[in-house]
Amino acid sequence: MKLIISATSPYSRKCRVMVHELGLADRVEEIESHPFDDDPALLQANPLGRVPCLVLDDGQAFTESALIADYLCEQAEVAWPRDWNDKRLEALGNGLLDLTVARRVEMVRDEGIQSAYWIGRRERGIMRAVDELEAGMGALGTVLAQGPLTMAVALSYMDFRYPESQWRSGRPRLTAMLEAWEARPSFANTGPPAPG
Ligand SMILES: N[C@@H](CCC(=O)N[C@@H](CS)C(=O)NCC(=O)O)C(=O)O
Repeated sequence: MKLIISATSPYSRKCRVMVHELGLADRVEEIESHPFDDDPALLQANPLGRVPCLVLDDGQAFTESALIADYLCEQAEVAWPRDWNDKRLEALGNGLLDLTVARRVEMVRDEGIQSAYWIGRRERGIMRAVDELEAGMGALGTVLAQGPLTMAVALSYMDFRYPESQWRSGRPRLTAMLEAWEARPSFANTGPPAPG
């Protein structure tokens, strides 16, 4: 299988971490492709022009990190716990990622066309989401599940693209969960390069 990724993409990072944690590294070749370069190989695999994209050996391609994550779990010999609470946390974590990416997109627009309304709306959503995750995540038996990983990837992406958010303040459970992931080589070795 081939996993088309970009180094700064948090959605790609989730899949990359799973490949390693699920013992699939010898079956999955990582291919780097910056989505904004319109690389023909990426566009052929994914008409949406987005990463990540998992291309199976028969040429069938899966887009969407959550779908790829489910597929990787099915391929693995070790089982990660999966229940509705994990799916709920994964969906909230994905939403947090979407809002943080959308904020970033607005922030890098030229000053004249930046919208304070959209930046503010994204930031309020981000803060409501981290509050809900802190309150609703409960005591995690393990971080090795799709919900906690998605949350960790989103929080780490906030450190990268929204460091002024101070999301750790008053949120000890989320802080500890991210620290637990940061201590794992799969996560530590897939972080984004220095902010640019
Ligand atoms: N919902 C998608 C989001 C993927 C996504 O937005 N990837 C970004 C990189 S972080 C991308 O490829 N953007 C290029 C574009 O939107 O044209 C997923 O979970 O895989």
